[in-house]
Amino acid sequence: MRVPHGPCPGLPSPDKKYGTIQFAMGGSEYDDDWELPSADITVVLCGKLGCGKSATGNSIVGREAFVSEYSHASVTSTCQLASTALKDGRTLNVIDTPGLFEMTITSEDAGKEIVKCMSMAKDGIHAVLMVFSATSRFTREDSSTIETIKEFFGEKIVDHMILVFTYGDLVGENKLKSMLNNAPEYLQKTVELCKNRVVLFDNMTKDRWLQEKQLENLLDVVDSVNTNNGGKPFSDQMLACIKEAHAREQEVHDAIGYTEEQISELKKEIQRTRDEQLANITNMVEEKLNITVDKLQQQLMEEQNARLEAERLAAEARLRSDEEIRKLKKRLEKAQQENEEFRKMASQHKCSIL
Ligand SMILES: Nc1nc2c(ncn2[C@@H]2O[C@H](COP(=O)(O)OP(=O)(O)O)[C@@H](O)[C@H]2O)c(=O)[nH]1
Ligand SMILES: [Mg+2]
Repeated sequence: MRVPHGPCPGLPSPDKKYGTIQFAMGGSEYDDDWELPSADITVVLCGKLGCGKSATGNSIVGREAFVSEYSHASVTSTCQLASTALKDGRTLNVIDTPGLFEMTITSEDAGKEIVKCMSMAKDGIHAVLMVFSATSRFTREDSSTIETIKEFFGEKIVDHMILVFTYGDLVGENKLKSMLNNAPEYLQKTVELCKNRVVLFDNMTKDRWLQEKQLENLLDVVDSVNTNNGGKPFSDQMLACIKEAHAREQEVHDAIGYTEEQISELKKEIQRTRDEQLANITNMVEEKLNITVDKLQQQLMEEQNARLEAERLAAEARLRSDEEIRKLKKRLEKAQQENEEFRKMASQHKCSIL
Protein backbone atom coordinates (compact mmCIF):
# COMPACT_ATOMS: atom_id res chain seq x y z
CA MET A 1 0.00 0.00 0.00
CA ARG A 2 1.26 3.45 -0.95
CA VAL A 3 0.58 6.12 1.58
CA PRO A 4 1.17 9.86 1.13
CA HIS A 5 4.45 10.99 2.61
CA GLY A 6 4.17 13.52 5.41
CA PRO A 7 3.16 13.73 9.01
CA CYS A 8 -0.39 14.73 9.66
CA PRO A 9 -1.38 17.10 12.43
CA GLY A 10 -1.55 15.34 15.78
CA LEU A 11 1.11 12.78 15.13
CA PRO A 12 3.51 12.92 18.09
CA SER A 13 6.66 13.08 16.00
CA PRO A 14 7.49 12.72 12.35
CA ASP A 15 9.04 9.40 11.55
CA LYS A 16 11.15 8.46 8.57
CA LYS A 17 8.40 6.57 6.88
CA TYR A 18 6.08 9.56 6.67
CA GLY A 19 8.54 12.39 5.91
CA THR A 20 7.68 16.06 6.52
CA ILE A 21 5.01 18.06 4.74
CA GLN A 22 2.91 20.86 6.24
CA PHE A 23 -0.85 20.51 6.34
CA ALA A 24 -2.54 22.51 3.59
CA MET A 25 -5.69 21.83 1.65
CA GLY A 26 -5.42 22.48 -2.02
CA GLY A 27 -6.17 19.37 -3.91
CA SER A 28 -3.68 18.88 -6.66
CA GLU A 29 -0.28 17.97 -5.28
CA TYR A 30 -1.46 14.68 -3.81
CA ASP A 31 -2.83 13.14 -6.93
CA ASP A 32 0.34 11.34 -7.83
CA ASP A 33 0.58 9.87 -4.37
CA TRP A 34 -2.81 8.29 -4.53
CA GLU A 35 -2.85 4.58 -4.91
CA LEU A 36 -4.27 2.98 -8.03
CA PRO A 37 -8.00 3.65 -8.32
CA SER A 38 -10.16 0.99 -6.76
CA ALA A 39 -13.24 -0.24 -8.57
CA ASP A 40 -15.48 1.22 -5.88
CA ILE A 41 -17.06 4.62 -6.30
CA THR A 42 -17.79 7.15 -3.60
CA VAL A 43 -20.16 10.07 -4.12
CA VAL A 44 -21.06 12.80 -1.62
CA LEU A 45 -24.41 14.60 -1.54
CA CYS A 46 -24.15 18.34 -0.88
CA GLY A 47 -26.78 21.07 -0.85
CA LYS A 48 -29.04 22.96 1.46
CA LEU A 49 -31.68 21.64 3.83
CA GLY A 50 -34.75 20.23 2.13
CA CYS A 51 -33.40 20.19 -1.43
CA GLY A 52 -33.72 16.40 -1.53
CA LYS A 53 -30.24 15.07 -0.71
CA SER A 54 -31.43 12.15 1.41
CA ALA A 55 -34.24 11.33 -1.04
CA THR A 56 -31.70 11.30 -3.89
CA GLY A 57 -29.39 9.11 -1.80
CA ASN A 58 -32.27 6.66 -1.35
CA SER A 59 -33.00 6.71 -5.09
CA ILE A 60 -29.35 5.91 -5.77
CA VAL A 61 -28.98 3.03 -3.32
CA GLY A 62 -32.49 1.79 -4.10
CA ARG A 63 -33.73 1.61 -0.52
CA GLU A 64 -34.70 3.86 2.39
CA ALA A 65 -31.17 4.11 3.75
CA PHE A 66 -31.44 7.80 4.72
CA VAL A 67 -34.26 9.61 6.49
CA SER A 68 -35.94 11.93 4.01
CA GLU A 69 -38.95 14.01 4.98
CA TYR A 70 -40.35 17.50 4.81
CA SER A 71 -39.07 19.43 7.82
CA HIS A 72 -37.93 22.93 8.78
CA ALA A 73 -35.14 21.42 10.82
CA SER A 74 -32.51 19.18 9.33
CA VAL A 75 -33.55 15.54 9.67
CA THR A 76 -30.04 14.56 8.62
CA SER A 77 -27.94 15.89 11.47
CA THR A 78 -24.78 14.00 10.71
CA CYS A 79 -23.06 12.42 7.71
CA GLN A 80 -24.18 8.89 6.90
CA LEU A 81 -22.87 6.28 4.52
CA ALA A 82 -24.85 3.70 2.56
CA SER A 83 -23.53 1.37 -0.11
CA THR A 84 -25.03 -0.57 -2.94
CA ALA A 85 -23.71 -3.17 -5.36
CA LEU A 86 -23.94 -2.07 -8.98
CA LYS A 87 -24.89 -4.41 -11.80
CA ASP A 88 -21.30 -4.42 -13.07
CA GLY A 89 -19.98 -5.61 -9.71
CA ARG A 90 -18.67 -2.29 -8.43
CA THR A 91 -19.70 -0.94 -5.05
CA LEU A 92 -21.21 2.53 -4.97
CA ASN A 93 -20.78 4.35 -1.66
CA VAL A 94 -23.14 7.26 -1.05
CA ILE A 95 -22.45 9.78 1.71
CA ASP A 96 -25.43 11.88 2.78
CA THR A 97 -24.61 15.13 4.58
CA PRO A 98 -26.55 17.69 6.62
CA GLY A 99 -25.41 20.46 4.23
CA LEU A 100 -21.76 21.11 4.95
CA PHE A 101 -21.12 24.39 3.21
CA GLU A 102 -24.21 26.37 4.05
CA MET A 103 -23.51 29.78 5.49
CA THR A 104 -26.11 29.12 8.19
CA ILE A 105 -24.27 26.15 9.69
CA THR A 106 -21.70 27.03 12.37
CA SER A 107 -18.13 26.37 11.34
CA GLU A 108 -17.64 24.21 14.43
CA ASP A 109 -20.39 21.76 13.42
CA ALA A 110 -19.41 21.99 9.77
CA GLY A 111 -15.75 21.33 10.57
CA LYS A 112 -16.60 18.13 12.47
CA GLU A 113 -18.96 16.98 9.75
CA ILE A 114 -16.48 17.69 6.97
CA VAL A 115 -13.86 15.60 8.77
CA LYS A 116 -16.43 12.87 9.38
CA CYS A 117 -17.44 12.92 5.73
CA MET A 118 -13.78 12.70 4.66
CA SER A 119 -13.22 9.81 7.08
CA MET A 120 -16.10 7.97 5.45
CA ALA A 121 -14.61 8.69 2.03
CA LYS A 122 -11.15 7.62 3.01
CA ASP A 123 -10.51 6.19 -0.45
CA GLY A 124 -11.30 9.56 -2.03
CA ILE A 125 -14.36 11.22 -3.51
CA HIS A 126 -15.19 10.41 -7.11
CA ALA A 127 -18.09 12.80 -7.46
CA VAL A 128 -19.66 15.60 -5.47
CA LEU A 129 -23.38 15.73 -6.19
CA MET A 130 -24.57 19.31 -5.73
CA VAL A 131 -28.29 18.88 -5.11
CA PHE A 132 -30.87 21.60 -5.86
CA SER A 133 -34.63 21.51 -6.01
CA ALA A 134 -35.85 22.22 -9.56
CA THR A 135 -38.94 23.86 -8.07
CA SER A 136 -37.05 26.45 -6.02
CA ARG A 137 -35.43 29.59 -7.36
CA PHE A 138 -31.69 29.07 -7.78
CA THR A 139 -30.29 31.99 -5.79
CA ARG A 140 -26.97 33.79 -5.79
CA GLU A 141 -26.35 32.14 -2.38
CA ASP A 142 -26.80 28.71 -3.99
CA SER A 143 -24.02 29.44 -6.44
CA SER A 144 -21.89 30.82 -3.63
CA THR A 145 -22.11 27.41 -1.87
CA ILE A 146 -20.25 26.00 -4.87
CA GLU A 147 -17.73 28.83 -4.67
CA THR A 148 -17.21 28.03 -0.96
CA ILE A 149 -16.47 24.40 -1.81
CA LYS A 150 -14.10 25.48 -4.59
CA GLU A 151 -12.35 27.94 -2.32
CA PHE A 152 -12.12 25.35 0.45
CA PHE A 153 -10.87 22.33 -1.49
CA GLY A 154 -9.22 24.07 -4.42
CA GLU A 155 -10.09 24.36 -8.13
CA LYS A 156 -9.76 20.61 -8.79
CA ILE A 157 -12.89 19.75 -6.83
CA VAL A 158 -14.95 21.32 -9.63
CA ASP A 159 -13.82 18.53 -11.97
CA HIS A 160 -15.75 16.13 -9.73
CA MET A 161 -18.95 18.17 -9.42
CA ILE A 162 -22.30 17.13 -10.86
CA LEU A 163 -25.44 19.27 -10.55
CA VAL A 164 -28.42 17.18 -9.50
CA PHE A 165 -31.89 18.72 -9.71
CA THR A 166 -34.66 16.99 -7.75
CA TYR A 167 -38.44 17.20 -8.19
CA GLY A 168 -38.20 15.68 -11.66
CA ASP A 169 -41.83 14.60 -11.17
CA LEU A 170 -42.94 18.23 -11.10
CA VAL A 171 -40.36 19.67 -13.48
CA GLY A 172 -39.75 17.59 -16.59
CA GLU A 173 -36.52 17.46 -18.56
CA ASN A 174 -37.70 20.00 -21.16
CA LYS A 175 -38.80 22.47 -18.52
CA LEU A 176 -35.47 22.13 -16.71
CA LYS A 177 -33.62 22.70 -19.99
CA SER A 178 -35.56 25.86 -20.81
CA MET A 179 -35.20 26.99 -17.19
CA LEU A 180 -31.41 26.61 -17.45
CA ASN A 181 -31.31 28.36 -20.83
CA ASN A 182 -33.15 31.35 -19.39
CA ALA A 183 -31.41 31.22 -16.02
CA PRO A 184 -29.71 34.18 -14.35
CA GLU A 185 -26.04 34.62 -15.17
CA TYR A 186 -24.77 33.06 -11.93
CA LEU A 187 -26.68 29.80 -12.59
CA GLN A 188 -25.49 29.66 -16.18
CA LYS A 189 -21.94 30.17 -14.94
CA THR A 190 -22.41 27.35 -12.40
CA VAL A 191 -23.60 24.99 -15.15
CA GLU A 192 -20.66 26.04 -17.32
CA LEU A 193 -18.27 25.52 -14.40
CA CYS A 194 -19.57 21.94 -14.08
CA LYS A 195 -19.19 21.47 -17.86
CA ASN A 196 -22.94 20.93 -18.34
CA ARG A 197 -23.00 17.94 -16.01
CA VAL A 198 -26.66 18.22 -15.01
CA VAL A 199 -28.88 15.33 -13.93
CA LEU A 200 -32.59 15.37 -13.09
CA PHE A 201 -34.03 13.07 -10.41
CA ASP A 202 -37.61 12.17 -9.62
CA ASN A 203 -37.34 10.77 -6.13
CA MET A 204 -41.05 10.10 -5.83
CA THR A 205 -41.49 7.72 -8.74
CA LYS A 206 -42.41 4.11 -8.09
CA ASP A 207 -41.79 3.27 -11.75
CA ARG A 208 -38.93 0.74 -11.72
CA TRP A 209 -37.93 1.55 -15.30
CA LEU A 210 -37.63 5.28 -14.53
CA GLN A 211 -35.78 4.56 -11.27
CA GLU A 212 -33.23 2.47 -13.16
CA LYS A 213 -32.99 4.91 -16.06
CA GLN A 214 -32.22 7.92 -13.88
CA LEU A 215 -29.65 5.94 -11.89
CA GLU A 216 -27.99 4.77 -15.11
CA ASN A 217 -28.01 8.35 -16.31
CA LEU A 218 -26.25 9.51 -13.15
CA LEU A 219 -23.74 6.65 -13.31
CA ASP A 220 -22.91 7.57 -16.90
CA VAL A 221 -22.08 11.10 -15.77
CA VAL A 222 -20.10 9.79 -12.76
CA ASP A 223 -18.16 7.48 -15.10
CA SER A 224 -17.41 10.33 -17.50
CA VAL A 225 -16.19 12.42 -14.55
CA ASN A 226 -14.03 9.49 -13.54
CA THR A 227 -12.60 9.08 -17.04
CA ASN A 228 -11.87 12.80 -17.31
CA ASN A 229 -10.01 12.60 -14.01
CA GLY A 230 -7.96 9.62 -15.13
CA GLY A 231 -9.85 7.34 -12.75
CA LYS A 232 -8.51 9.21 -9.75
CA PRO A 233 -10.82 10.32 -6.98
CA PHE A 234 -10.48 13.82 -5.58
CA SER A 235 -7.81 13.94 -2.92
CA ASP A 236 -6.10 16.58 -0.85
CA GLN A 237 -3.82 16.60 2.13
CA MET A 238 -6.68 16.39 4.59
CA LEU A 239 -7.92 13.19 2.95
CA ALA A 240 -4.36 11.92 2.77
CA CYS A 241 -3.93 12.42 6.53
CA ILE A 242 -7.16 10.63 7.30
CA LYS A 243 -6.14 7.81 5.02
CA GLU A 244 -2.82 7.63 6.81
CA ALA A 245 -4.56 7.30 10.18
CA HIS A 246 -6.57 4.38 8.85
CA ALA A 247 -3.51 2.81 7.26
CA ARG A 248 -1.83 2.75 10.67
CA GLU A 249 -4.83 1.04 12.21
CA GLN A 250 -4.60 -1.55 9.49
CA GLU A 251 -0.89 -2.02 10.19
CA VAL A 252 -1.71 -2.95 13.79
CA HIS A 253 -4.43 -5.23 12.60
CA ASP A 254 -1.97 -7.01 10.33
CA ALA A 255 0.87 -7.09 12.92
CA ILE A 256 2.49 -10.52 13.29
CA GLY A 257 4.74 -11.73 16.09
CA TYR A 258 3.25 -9.59 18.89
CA THR A 259 1.50 -10.78 22.01
CA GLU A 260 -2.19 -9.97 22.42
CA GLU A 261 -1.27 -7.57 25.20
CA GLN A 262 1.24 -5.74 22.96
CA ILE A 263 -1.30 -5.51 20.15
CA SER A 264 -3.95 -4.13 22.50
CA GLU A 265 -1.46 -1.51 23.76
CA LEU A 266 -0.51 -0.64 20.20
CA LYS A 267 -4.17 -0.31 19.24
CA LYS A 268 -4.80 2.07 22.14
CA GLU A 269 -1.79 4.16 21.18
CA ILE A 270 -2.85 4.30 17.53
CA GLN A 271 -6.39 5.25 18.51
CA ARG A 272 -5.13 8.00 20.81
CA THR A 273 -2.90 9.35 18.07
CA ARG A 274 -5.69 9.15 15.52
CA ASP A 275 -8.11 11.04 17.79
CA GLU A 276 -5.49 13.71 18.39
CA GLN A 277 -4.79 13.90 14.70
CA LEU A 278 -8.47 14.20 13.78
CA ALA A 279 -8.98 16.88 16.44
CA ASN A 280 -6.14 18.88 14.91
CA ILE A 281 -7.49 18.42 11.41
CA THR A 282 -10.94 19.52 12.65
CA ASN A 283 -9.46 22.71 14.15
CA MET A 284 -7.71 23.50 10.90
CA VAL A 285 -10.82 22.77 8.88
CA GLU A 286 -12.88 25.09 11.11
CA GLU A 287 -10.28 27.81 10.79
CA LYS A 288 -10.10 27.48 7.03
CA LEU A 289 -13.88 27.32 6.78
CA ASN A 290 -14.22 30.53 8.81
CA ILE A 291 -11.79 32.31 6.51
CA THR A 292 -13.49 30.94 3.38
CA VAL A 293 -17.02 31.80 4.51
CA ASP A 294 -15.94 35.29 5.70
CA LYS A 295 -14.28 35.94 2.36
CA LEU A 296 -17.32 34.84 0.37
CA GLN A 297 -19.74 36.70 2.62
CA GLN A 298 -17.66 39.84 2.07
CA GLN A 299 -17.76 39.18 -1.68
CA LEU A 300 -21.55 38.73 -1.60
CA MET A 301 -21.92 41.94 0.42
CA GLU A 302 -19.77 43.86 -2.06
CA GLU A 303 -21.83 42.46 -4.93
CA GLN A 304 -25.05 43.44 -3.14
CA ASN A 305 -23.71 46.95 -2.50
CA ALA A 306 -22.64 47.27 -6.14
CA ARG A 307 -26.13 46.14 -7.23
CA LEU A 308 -27.81 48.65 -4.90
CA GLU A 309 -25.52 51.43 -6.17
CA ALA A 310 -26.29 50.54 -9.79
CA GLU A 311 -30.02 50.55 -8.98
CA ARG A 312 -29.69 53.96 -7.26
CA LEU A 313 -27.84 55.42 -10.26
CA ALA A 314 -30.44 54.01 -12.65
CA ALA A 315 -33.26 55.50 -10.54
CA GLU A 316 -31.44 58.83 -10.48
CA ALA A 317 -30.97 58.73 -14.24
CA ARG A 318 -34.67 57.90 -14.62
CA LEU A 319 -35.60 60.86 -12.42
CA ARG A 320 -33.31 63.10 -14.43
CA SER A 321 -34.81 61.96 -17.70
CA ASP A 322 -38.35 62.41 -16.23
CA GLU A 323 -37.39 65.97 -15.34
CA GLU A 324 -35.96 66.53 -18.84
CA ILE A 325 -39.16 65.25 -20.41
CA ARG A 326 -41.22 67.52 -18.15
CA LYS A 327 -39.10 70.53 -19.18
CA LEU A 328 -39.35 69.59 -22.86
CA LYS A 329 -43.12 69.21 -22.58
CA LYS A 330 -43.35 72.62 -20.94
CA ARG A 331 -41.24 74.15 -23.69
CA LEU A 332 -43.39 72.53 -26.33
CA GLU A 333 -46.59 73.76 -24.68
CA LYS A 334 -45.12 77.26 -24.53
CA ALA A 335 -44.13 77.11 -28.19
CA GLN A 336 -47.60 75.85 -29.12
CA GLN A 337 -49.16 78.67 -27.09
CA GLU A 338 -46.95 81.29 -28.77
CA ASN A 339 -47.79 79.79 -32.12
CA GLU A 340 -51.49 80.03 -31.38
CA GLU A 341 -51.16 83.63 -30.20
CA PHE A 342 -49.20 84.51 -33.32
CA ARG A 343 -51.85 82.86 -35.51
CA LYS A 344 -54.59 84.83 -33.76
CA MET A 345 -52.62 88.06 -34.11
CA ALA A 346 -51.93 87.37 -37.78
CA SER A 347 -55.61 86.71 -38.52
CA GLN A 348 -56.67 89.92 -36.69
CA HIS A 349 -54.06 91.84 -38.64
CA LYS A 350 -55.39 90.38 -41.89
CA CYS A 351 -58.94 91.44 -40.97
CA SER A 352 -57.88 95.00 -40.20
CA ILE A 353 -56.07 95.27 -43.61
CA LEU A 354 -59.21 94.06 -45.38
N1 LIG B 1 -42.12 15.67 -5.25
C1 LIG B 1 -40.85 15.46 -4.90
N2 LIG B 1 -40.48 15.61 -3.63
C2 LIG B 1 -39.17 15.39 -3.29
C3 LIG B 1 -38.22 14.97 -4.26
N3 LIG B 1 -37.03 14.84 -3.63
C4 LIG B 1 -37.23 15.15 -2.34
N4 LIG B 1 -38.52 15.48 -2.12
C5 LIG B 1 -39.14 15.87 -0.84
O1 LIG B 1 -38.44 16.97 -0.29
C6 LIG B 1 -38.43 16.92 1.12
C7 LIG B 1 -37.02 17.04 1.65
O2 LIG B 1 -36.26 15.94 1.19
P1 LIG B 1 -34.94 15.44 1.92
O3 LIG B 1 -34.41 14.31 1.12
O4 LIG B 1 -35.21 15.14 3.38
O5 LIG B 1 -34.03 16.73 1.80
P2 LIG B 1 -32.57 16.97 2.46
O6 LIG B 1 -32.78 17.85 3.65
O7 LIG B 1 -31.81 17.70 1.39
O8 LIG B 1 -31.99 15.65 2.78
C8 LIG B 1 -39.10 15.60 1.49
O9 LIG B 1 -40.44 15.86 1.86
C9 LIG B 1 -39.03 14.78 0.21
O10 LIG B 1 -40.08 13.86 0.09
C10 LIG B 1 -38.65 14.79 -5.63
O11 LIG B 1 -37.91 14.42 -6.54
N5 LIG B 1 -39.98 15.04 -5.87
MG1 LIG C 1 -31.30 14.91 4.61
